[in-house]
Amino acid sequence: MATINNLEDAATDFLANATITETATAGVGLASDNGITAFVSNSTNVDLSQQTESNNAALTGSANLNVTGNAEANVIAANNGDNVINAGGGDDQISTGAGNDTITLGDGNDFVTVDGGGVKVIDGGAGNDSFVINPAATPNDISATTLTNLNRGDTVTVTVTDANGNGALDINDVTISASETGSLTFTLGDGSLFTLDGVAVNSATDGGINYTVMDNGDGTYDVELS
Ligand SMILES: [Ca+2]
Ligand SMILES: [Ca+2]
Ligand SMILES: [Ca+2]
Ligand SMILES: [Ca+2]
Repeated sequence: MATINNLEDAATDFLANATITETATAGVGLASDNGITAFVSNSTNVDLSQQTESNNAALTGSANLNVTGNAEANVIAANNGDNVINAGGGDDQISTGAGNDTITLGDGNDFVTVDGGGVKVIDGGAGNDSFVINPAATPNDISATTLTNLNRGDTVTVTVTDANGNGALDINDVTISASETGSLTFTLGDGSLFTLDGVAVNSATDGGINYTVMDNGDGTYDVELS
């Protein structure tokens, strides 16, 4: 399986293995770094690290493929396979799809949408990162998601459905018990851990950092680190 290191040199090979699509931007072309803003691949790893532009990548299908971003803002859509995504610097936007994914966001204010199920390990890195976790199924078990290297200013949003059938959306619809079923474990930048264990809609302190769980009133809850 080839890894694309240079778009201009590898365009022919890349086309033989995957589909390259362009964004709606007029005048784009395959021969220029400026012209290629989005890569769609179902069979080839995508490596944007040699690029200086804010290129994007979308993986389709369910093959186990990887994407390496660059120092710019990248929009990276993983697929339903097991993906390793290294977003690099810049304010990157990542979506996981299904599968067991390992994602490193790097510097920058990054945004991740976790969906599709599977085990996710996500390293936020520096910057004010946002994590939106959409549990795959009822009950809303988010224990398969581990967020590491979090910092003050990061935000985690959990979307819930009425898993406990009480006719209302509430934090009790989310399975985040640490003792029996696993947990949503946060690893802070200083290496300390805290775990949302039977969390209530209030503030708590662990390891010198505060987290606040807030009911957004629309079936989502924000966990803000401060
Ligand atoms: Ca990047
Ligand atoms: Ca980044
Ligand atoms: Ca995936
Ligand atoms: Ca980051």
